[in-house]
Amino acid sequence: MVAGFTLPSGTCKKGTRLVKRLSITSILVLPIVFLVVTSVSAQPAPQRVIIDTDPGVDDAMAILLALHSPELKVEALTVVPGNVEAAQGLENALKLVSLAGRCDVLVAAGAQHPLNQKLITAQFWHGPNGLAGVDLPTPKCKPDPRFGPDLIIEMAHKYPHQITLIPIGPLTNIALAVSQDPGIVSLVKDVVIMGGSITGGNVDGAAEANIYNDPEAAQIVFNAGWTVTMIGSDVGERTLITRKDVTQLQANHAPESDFVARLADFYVTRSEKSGYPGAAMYDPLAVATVIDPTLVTLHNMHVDVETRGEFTRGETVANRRGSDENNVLHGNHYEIEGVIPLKPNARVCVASDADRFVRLFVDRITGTK
Ligand SMILES: [Ca+2]
Repeated sequence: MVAGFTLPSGTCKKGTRLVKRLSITSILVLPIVFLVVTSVSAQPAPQRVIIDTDPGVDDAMAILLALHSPELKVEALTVVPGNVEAAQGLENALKLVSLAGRCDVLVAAGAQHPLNQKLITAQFWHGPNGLAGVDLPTPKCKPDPRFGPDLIIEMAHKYPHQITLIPIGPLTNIALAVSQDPGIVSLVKDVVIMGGSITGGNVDGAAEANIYNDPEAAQIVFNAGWTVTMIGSDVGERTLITRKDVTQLQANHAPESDFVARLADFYVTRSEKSGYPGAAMYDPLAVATVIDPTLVTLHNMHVDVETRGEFTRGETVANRRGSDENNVLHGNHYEIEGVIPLKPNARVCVASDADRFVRLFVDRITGTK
C-alpha cells in the first residue's frame, strides 16, 4: 500500500486494481528513485578552494585545471607578485577567468612586494607577460575591490573548515592573512603549497623559487600552527608534460585547450633548451593533489625555512626523523643528552604518479573526461 493513499467509498474493485497497479509501480519505481537519490547524495560536494597565484605559465595551467574539475569550487584567485609584477599578475588572472567564462570567480589583488626583500620576476621562464607571450583578449571580468589577504580571512570565516588554500606563488599573501588573523589557522581545511624542496632547489643548490622569493613569509606560513601540504619542486621536476602531450592538446580545438597548448608548447620548448625532457608541472600538481590526493605520496615532517644562510636562504629544511639532538654544554664541550621531539608541521610530497597526473590534466583541459 502506498502510504497516505485513501480510496473514495464505492470504488472497491476499481480501487483494488488501482492499488495493485500503484503497488506494482511503486515496487518498480521506488528502488530506482532510491538509487538515484543515493547516488546523487553519495557524490561529495565540491571542495571550496582559493588559489593564491602569481600567473605564470604553470599557474595558468593550474587555474584552468581547477576550473575544469567538478571536484573543486574555485571561490577566488588572490594575486601575489612573483613570476610577474603584481599589476601584470592581476591582469593575467582576470584574463584567465574571462577566457574560461568564469566571472563568478572572485579575483583580488594582494601584496605588491615580498615582506622583506626586492621582488624577483621570472619572465625568463614564463615569457614577457608571464603567459608565454600569448596575448589574450582584454578581460571581461572585473577585480574584486578587497585586498587579497582580507578576502582569504573573510572566506575562512564564512566557510569554516571548508576552504582549502592553494598557494602556488610566493607565500606573501598567506603570511599577511595569518599574521593579521591567526584564527584562520583552525578555520581552513588545508593549505596545499607549491613550494620548497627537500632535495635541492631550482633557483640554486638549496632553494625553490616560491620560497626563495619570500623566505620570511614562508617561515611564517610553515610555522603558523596548521599542518601544510608541501608539493615541492623536486617532485614537480619528476612530473613532466612532454612534446607528446603538447601534440594531444594541439589536436583538440577549443579556446581554452588552444591556449593551454600554446603555453605548453612554449614551456616544453623552454625546458628542452635547458636540457630537460619536458616541462615541470609544479603548480598544476598542487591543484591535482586537492582533486585526487591519491596522485601523491606524503610523509609527515617538520619543515623550517632558512632565512639567513649564505648559500641556503630560502631552503625548506625538512627534519625526517621527528627530533633534534639535545646538545648541552658541559664545561668546555657539549654533550648529547638525548633528543628533543619535533611535531610535524607539513605533509611533504615525496613522489607523484606522474603518468596518471598528466592524463588527468590533458583529459580535463581537452574536456575528454
Ligand atoms: Ca606560480
